[in-house]
Amino acid sequence: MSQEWPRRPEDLARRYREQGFWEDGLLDGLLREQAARQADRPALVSGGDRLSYAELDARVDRLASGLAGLPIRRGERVLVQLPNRTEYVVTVFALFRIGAVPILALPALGPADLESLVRTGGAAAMIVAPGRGPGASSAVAERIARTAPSVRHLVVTGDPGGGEALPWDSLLSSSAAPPTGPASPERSPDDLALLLLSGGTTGTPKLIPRTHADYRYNARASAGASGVNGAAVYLAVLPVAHNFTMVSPGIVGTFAVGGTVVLSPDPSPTTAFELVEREGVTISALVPALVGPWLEEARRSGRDLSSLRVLQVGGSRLDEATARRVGPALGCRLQQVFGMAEGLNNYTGLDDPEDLVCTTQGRPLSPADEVLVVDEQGDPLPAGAVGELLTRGPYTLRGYYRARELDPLRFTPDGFYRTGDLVTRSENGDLTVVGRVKDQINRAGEKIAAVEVEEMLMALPGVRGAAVVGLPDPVLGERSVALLVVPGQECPTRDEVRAQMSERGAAAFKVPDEVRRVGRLPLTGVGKVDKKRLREELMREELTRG
Ligand code: OOB
Repeated sequence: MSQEWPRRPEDLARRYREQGFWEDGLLDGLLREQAARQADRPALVSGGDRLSYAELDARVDRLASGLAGLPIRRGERVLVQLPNRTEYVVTVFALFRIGAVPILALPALGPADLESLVRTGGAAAMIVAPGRGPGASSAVAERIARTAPSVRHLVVTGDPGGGEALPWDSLLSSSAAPPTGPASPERSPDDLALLLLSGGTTGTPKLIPRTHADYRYNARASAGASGVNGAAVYLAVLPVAHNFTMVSPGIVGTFAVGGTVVLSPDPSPTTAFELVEREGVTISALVPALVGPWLEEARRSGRDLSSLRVLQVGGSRLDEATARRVGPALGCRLQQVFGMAEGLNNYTGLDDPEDLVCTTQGRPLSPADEVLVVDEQGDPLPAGAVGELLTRGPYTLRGYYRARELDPLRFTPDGFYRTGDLVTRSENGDLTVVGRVKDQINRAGEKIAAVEVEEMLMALPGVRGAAVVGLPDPVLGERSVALLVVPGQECPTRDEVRAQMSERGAAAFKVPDEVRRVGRLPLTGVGKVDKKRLREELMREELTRG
């Protein structure tokens, strides 16, 4: 088969290795190393499970033997769609251990996307959770497993409900002998380790190839940037399959330095706060949509949150007004994280002044990250100008998996990834995200970046959520519609919005043509505002209204 994903050029790979960005070792080696160093330290807490590094590593060995026995072979892809529970961690590390490649699917992913991933990835197996109600389990997965020619095995955690699936527990072989050594000579840190989903809020997700070396580096460097060390207790609130929760520093970064990972079974602040108090959580990570509910709950709940040192927020733009409430309400430091499953992670510093932390989305993680801000012709722009962010570096992909046709579109000829994010960069290198190349409204030829208007709307009293979208308009081409979530208060009128925006110096054409109140905004699986769905819902409404 032609090359399935482009590697880095040999000279660059050599440089990343020589300069110490890439180390030897595979991802599951991180667990093995900690099990040797500190066998009895707690590694993972989830539901009733409390596993030390030695116990977790042994369980990974047992599942690895079971999977190898099926057989699942080295290099084969396996779709994993599991919730925040022990089985997810054991499954992913067992696949790393046998050199198989997990495709990490978010639980909220629909059947069409799931099927497209299985087909593009040529998955040999699917490992999924039972659905609600007996037998309902993996109805979707069973159908896909039956129809996709590459799939040989379907494994279900919990009760498979009498279908064709194998119970996950039955794969925990009694022999703890690892099927292959952790770094048998033929395996290399440059091997494909996992496939992540592109996080676009439009279109079918694409598969992102990440290697053992690049992911290990991403994890370890991220732990450094967020102050995570052996004493850290990381609470995973967002879906574990999301890159933020995996590696920024997330589960893999916490294991890399020997800390403890606690999995929250749901994203509610009530559950999270109970875990923070009980487990002495020091750090967690949220998308902006969850920050409001956390701040409200902190006011009400009597939970002791004093162990919390850092709250990371990323995945979409955090508005400044909310950012400023985080520290005082939770008694911890805010860290903004601007990351992407494709690679590049940016962090605000733990010692940065508050203004910087609340108004920028951070600086690149690695001294080897190359970033450019370019205009529509691809020419580099000076500091402060708005342009598209391009990046290349030791943990950023060079092309999607089995999608060579996208290379010229999404990468420059010299290997920079075109992020599609519109940013500004200060003289010091701090990035501010001002929108998506495509998340703009074209109102009578004037371009409006949705994010800029949303930021101003969020500063209005009582507004807890805001989204601006463009809808077709016979006169303007597109007119801008603002949707506001205003719990228990009057919704600001369009005049109030105009007054506020003009006070902030916004051009008149940026004032939304319509302001509507909504109960809530549709979110993607990981909690970003789903603009595609929002626009579709609004257009449907327009049609039925006539
Ligand atoms: C994270 O990864 P993805 O792959 O789900 O989404 C990446 C995209 C970025 O290109 C950007 O458009 C947006 O999500 N984004 C942000 C942001 N963080 C991500 N936009 C504004 N402000 C931010 N702080 O979302 C992700 C991966 C690793 C760590 C953190 C987030």
